[in-house]
Amino acid sequence: MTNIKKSQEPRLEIKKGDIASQPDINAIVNAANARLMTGGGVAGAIHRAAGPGLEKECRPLAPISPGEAVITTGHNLPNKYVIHCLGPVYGSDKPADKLLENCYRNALELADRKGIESVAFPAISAGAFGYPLREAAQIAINTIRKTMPSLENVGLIRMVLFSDSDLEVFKEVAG
Ligand code: AR6
Repeated sequence: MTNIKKSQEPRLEIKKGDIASQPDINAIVNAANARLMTGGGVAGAIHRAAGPGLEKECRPLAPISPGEAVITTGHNLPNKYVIHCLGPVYGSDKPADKLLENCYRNALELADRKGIESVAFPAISAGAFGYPLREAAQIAINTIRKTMPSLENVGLIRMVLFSDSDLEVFKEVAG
């Protein structure tokens, strides 16, 4: 099979929605916990939609460290893959900015190595882990833009925000 290298950099979209309802995306990113179990927020929505097979597949991959990304299949989700990232807990995992940057970069590089063409992210660490939203948005957007030029397969990156106010902040930060 010939490998057709992308001729353009990936497109970045910023949208309101539910990360577990992105049927046109190959890989969605989970704002996971270290044990890769179900939880509140994004992890709860993803594990509920995927079904119990996801936790089972996650078990041998856990625990993960802040900034790390691991990949599983999507089970009952409309997506082929789930990339699980552990964001920093704001105020205790340090340096929080570098760890959050690692999440976005590691997730994108892992997706690219797997030949994945589209990736959707939630605002990692900006919920239960307490990262101030605007700062989290700056790190997310800057890291995605910095990583984009080196990606060979990922052609679409989507940020999925859960509320109108979060969407506005991400749009402002992206300019
Ligand atoms: N789709 C998109 N965004 C969402 C959704 C959804 N369905 N649900 C919440 N958000 P969080 P964290 C937003 O707490 O801060 C879990 O319990 C939410 O408004 O899911 O990384 C895990 O088990 C916020 O802006 O992730 C971990 O223990 C952002 O997604 C812990 O929470 C992230 O919120 C991880 O905390």
